[in-house]
Amino acid sequence: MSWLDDTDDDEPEFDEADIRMRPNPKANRPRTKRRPAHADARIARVLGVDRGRYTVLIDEDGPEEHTALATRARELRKKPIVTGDRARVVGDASGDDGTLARIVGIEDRTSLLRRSADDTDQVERIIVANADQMLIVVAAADPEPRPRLVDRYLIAALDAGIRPLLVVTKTDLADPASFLRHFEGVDDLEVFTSGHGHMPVEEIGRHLVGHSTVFVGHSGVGKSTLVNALVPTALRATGHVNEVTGRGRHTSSSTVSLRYVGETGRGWVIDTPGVRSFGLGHVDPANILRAFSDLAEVAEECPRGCTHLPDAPDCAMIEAVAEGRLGDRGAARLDSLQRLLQTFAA
Ligand SMILES: Nc1nc2c(ncn2[C@@H]2O[C@H](COP(=O)(O)OP(=O)(O)OP(=O)(O)O)[C@@H](O)[C@H]2O)c(=O)[nH]1
Ligand SMILES: [Mg+2]
Ligand SMILES: [Zn+2]
Repeated sequence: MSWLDDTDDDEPEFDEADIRMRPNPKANRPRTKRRPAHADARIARVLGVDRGRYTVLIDEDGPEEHTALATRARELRKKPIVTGDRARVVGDASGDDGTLARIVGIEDRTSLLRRSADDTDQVERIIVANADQMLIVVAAADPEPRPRLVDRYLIAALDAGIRPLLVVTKTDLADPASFLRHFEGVDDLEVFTSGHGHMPVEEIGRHLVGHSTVFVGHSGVGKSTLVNALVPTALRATGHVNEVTGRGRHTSSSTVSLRYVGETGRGWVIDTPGVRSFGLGHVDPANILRAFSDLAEVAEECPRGCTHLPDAPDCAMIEAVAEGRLGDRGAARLDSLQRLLQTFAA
């Protein structure tokens, strides 16, 4: 299936042997002695993850703010640690060459954005923790915009308690008007358009201040292009991170947090690798309708327990579409919704 092609930065299986071979004396310390509460732990923001190594921001907003590289403590076992997590860190967090701090715990998360391999798969991949906004990036052309992928992102965002925003890029290549009509009735969805020569840097920037915003979308839609326009130091910052990990400068091969600095304040931008599909196996089906707020109001008139599927008797949405009460796009919107509901009804 297509999801296999994703360039995810899923956590690699952590290899304990890998640690023991490193010339790090701390790694060989008997673990039982390190089990206690770690009263000396500091809280650090996880900026990125690469092959079992975490880049963390120590003393965020403090006088000694700096990045350090960390590994995970064995006692965490397979507990996922992702970009955006607030990690409890012990050991050498100086960030000096060759040092490796240790993550011994994760603070409670305010949100968790997940996707599954496909809709029936309960195995989930965690994309980012603690984001409160999702900027869904879709290109007007090259690649062709896919309304159904956007629907899926909307559902995932609403399910995770994350506020969705939408930007259509490459408007220099095609007119996004007909694509955007799909989302006209969606409540409170802030929509931006962007193209070569007219990137809405200030407009989007205003929405980033005070928030942690994850940029999602199909590969090649221009997520990193936007990130670089919004965060001029993005390349430098990733350059630094990758210097340590010895990887090339590909912001898009893994999920990375970058600080947005605007005139009115700061925020966090999380650039993610493109995906081809976005499974919703973990989502509460009740949250699907919420992504279709244009239809949800009509659904209130549906009989109790209405499935809203094509064979549902007296479905108010089906009737409204038949009577043309939901506008030109009504039928297409209902079709999108029914496809999603069908996936879950299966
Ligand atoms: N014509 C046009 N090209 C654009 C625009 N925005 C981005 N591009 C081009 O689209 C290509 C892909 O952009 P990226 O920013 O790498 O896309 P991405 O979403 O980060 O892709 P992944 O990292 O693979 O997920 C690049 O060649 C960009 O120059 C735009 O507004 N107009
Ligand atoms: Mg990218
Ligand atoms: Zn119904």
